[in-house]
Amino acid sequence: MAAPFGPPATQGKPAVPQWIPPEPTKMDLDWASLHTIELSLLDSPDPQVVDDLVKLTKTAIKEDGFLYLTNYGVSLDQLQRQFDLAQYLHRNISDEDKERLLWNPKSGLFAGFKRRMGWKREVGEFDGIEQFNFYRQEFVDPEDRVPECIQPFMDEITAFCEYLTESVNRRLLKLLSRALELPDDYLWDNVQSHVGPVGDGYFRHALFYPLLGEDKERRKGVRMYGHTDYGITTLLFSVPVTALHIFSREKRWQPVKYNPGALVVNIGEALEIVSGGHFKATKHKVTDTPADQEQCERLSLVQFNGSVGDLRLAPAVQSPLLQREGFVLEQGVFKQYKKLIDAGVPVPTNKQWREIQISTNSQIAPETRPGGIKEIDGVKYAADRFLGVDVLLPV
Ligand SMILES: O=C(O)CCC(=O)C(=O)O
Ligand SMILES: [Fe+2]
Repeated sequence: MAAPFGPPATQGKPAVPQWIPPEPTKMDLDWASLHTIELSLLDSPDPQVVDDLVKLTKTAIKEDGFLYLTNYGVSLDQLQRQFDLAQYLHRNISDEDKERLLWNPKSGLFAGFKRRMGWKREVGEFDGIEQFNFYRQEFVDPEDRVPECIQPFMDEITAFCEYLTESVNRRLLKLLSRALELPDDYLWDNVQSHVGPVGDGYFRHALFYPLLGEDKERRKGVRMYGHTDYGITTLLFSVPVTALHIFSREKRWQPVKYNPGALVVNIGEALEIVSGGHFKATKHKVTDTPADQEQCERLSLVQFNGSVGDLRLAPAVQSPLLQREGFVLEQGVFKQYKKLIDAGVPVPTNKQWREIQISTNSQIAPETRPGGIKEIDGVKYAADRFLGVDVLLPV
């Protein structure tokens, strides 16, 4: 049985006000229909139950690349505390710390504080998204690298990230390894990076301020442009304010419904490549909220699980699934990597691949991307090219 999360004590620390979740939308939207994976079932003594769970996981990642994960070992109260802490960071970070810890995406990392003025270090146009991003170094050296207000709580944030990595993501990777019919720890041992609480990935406290008036018009309803995540898996905590949309199997943008306590998991590009295209790195974006949530602040906690930096990814051709069924070349990054592999050209390392995107492509409006907009089968895509790899993302 997987042990549940056991957080450090809160006694003796500054008082932290409770985050009050906004009311979920009452609007009847065209919700994405995602499958739910109950992670605790992986411990079932009944092999049939585990088998069915692997089958359902396979369906979910093949069809959607997104799924709800429930019963993963963190209680609602423990989650509430992490949201309280994220809200506390954003409410209490000092102006000095905002400057001192200001991020620098040109470095290839999002580490530190993002102000609500665009995706560069320099001030740009208002986008209303503030973030604090904890990479490995933020955990190694919190005195120098995290806001002073949050330092008394780093033990809790560290323990939470460790649990997400070492228990939740590890178990998830076991399910995904089984879906590829590989040994249980294949993805954990060979693709997941193992340095510190977040490996080569990062943990994010994001706060989306309401987007109103002229700002809303200027951004044409989009908060974060459509993209795929480049890592292994992304763990998004389901939040009451509706804004996340996925480009669904029905080939249209559909919102993801609030599912209290659940994790919304999406597959990153690294797994699309390793799985030979069987797992989908699904495109997603963050939009305006529905009318009844227009005034709401949206707090969003995310853990991005990263792949080993110096690895050049290739499909796991020893997978019996791949041997039986071959590659899936419908879409996305794997199709592009395969062109390089077939031509005998080395693909980028994982570190190069994520750093080039962060340093040059952070949320650039589709119409201003180097390759412009292309229309394929009635769907408009923004075209880019990084390190010899073509990237097409639906607008
Ligand atoms: O806040 C969200 O729901 C999604 C954010 C996201 O897609 C990302 O940061 O990669
Ligand atoms: Fe994302």
